[in-house]
Amino acid sequence: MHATTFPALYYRGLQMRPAYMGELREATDLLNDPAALRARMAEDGYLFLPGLLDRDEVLNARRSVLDRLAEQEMLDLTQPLMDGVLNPDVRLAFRPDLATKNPVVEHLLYNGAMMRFFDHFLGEPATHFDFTWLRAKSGGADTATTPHCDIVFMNRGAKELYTAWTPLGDIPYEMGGLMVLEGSHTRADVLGEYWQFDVDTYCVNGEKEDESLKWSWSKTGGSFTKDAIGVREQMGGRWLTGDYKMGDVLIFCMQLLHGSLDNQTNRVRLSTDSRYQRASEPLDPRWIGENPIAHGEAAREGLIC
Ligand SMILES: O=C(O)CCC(=O)C(=O)O
Ligand SMILES: [Fe+2]
Repeated sequence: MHATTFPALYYRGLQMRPAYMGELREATDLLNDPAALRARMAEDGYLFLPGLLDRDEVLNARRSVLDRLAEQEMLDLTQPLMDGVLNPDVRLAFRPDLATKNPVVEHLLYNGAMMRFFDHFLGEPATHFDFTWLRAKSGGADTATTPHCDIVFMNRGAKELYTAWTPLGDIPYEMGGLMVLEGSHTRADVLGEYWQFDVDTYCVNGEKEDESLKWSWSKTGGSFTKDAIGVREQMGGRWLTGDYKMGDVLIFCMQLLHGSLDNQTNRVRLSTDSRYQRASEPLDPRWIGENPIAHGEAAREGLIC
């Protein structure tokens, strides 16, 4: 792997040491070989697939989201719409509403090349959650995603499912794209207890209440930690990221620890995360239907523990 010279990169205002950063490994050369893709997923915990999606379809999705932000007067329209320059006082992070009833985004994520990929990778017809996590991250030190594994948010259906992280725009390093902790998907020694967690459960009998709430929605929002630098020191490996372009997709397993970097620009960083699994397996009820219940009160499940 060639050494990359990263620009100065920050996580919540703290500079990342270049020695502890690395480039994602591309898996495009394996695309015709599902067994090799599955072996790579087992090895790396992710598949980085530059150019999997049609760039024009991504551009259409980007335009649809920017149109909505423009209608809400979030954008500086003295600049080209497609640059996505935010008005100076606008702070944004998680905006799933921008993907709701958005046929262009739905077409990109749930038709065509993406679904074909998952049918091929899983070896049988795939399906997807209906809920689309859309991130619209403004610049600054407060919008980077804190390190977490996705399993704690979506473990009530199929146990084998995958996230596709799709940039809706080119996301150069300094715009704070996704980063994954190298090798973390194999680290049951550190993460095993956390992987068993469900952010929406709690103990009804009180005894272990504190323990039961450790990574809950109300306490950490499901994050394993807020300390991206410290957790890397604890676990080893590097934080891997990419110089993402429209059309790229990063697919990863539920156990891989990931987060994102600070957006150091005045342009909005747009991306989606969407989820895929075998159609023959049960779906986590929180994320399906026309108005998925998502997290919070309606999803809370009491356990005797
Ligand atoms: O885009 C981000 O900052 C976080 C995305 C994420 O957590 C995911 O794709 O599962
Ligand atoms: Fe995630």
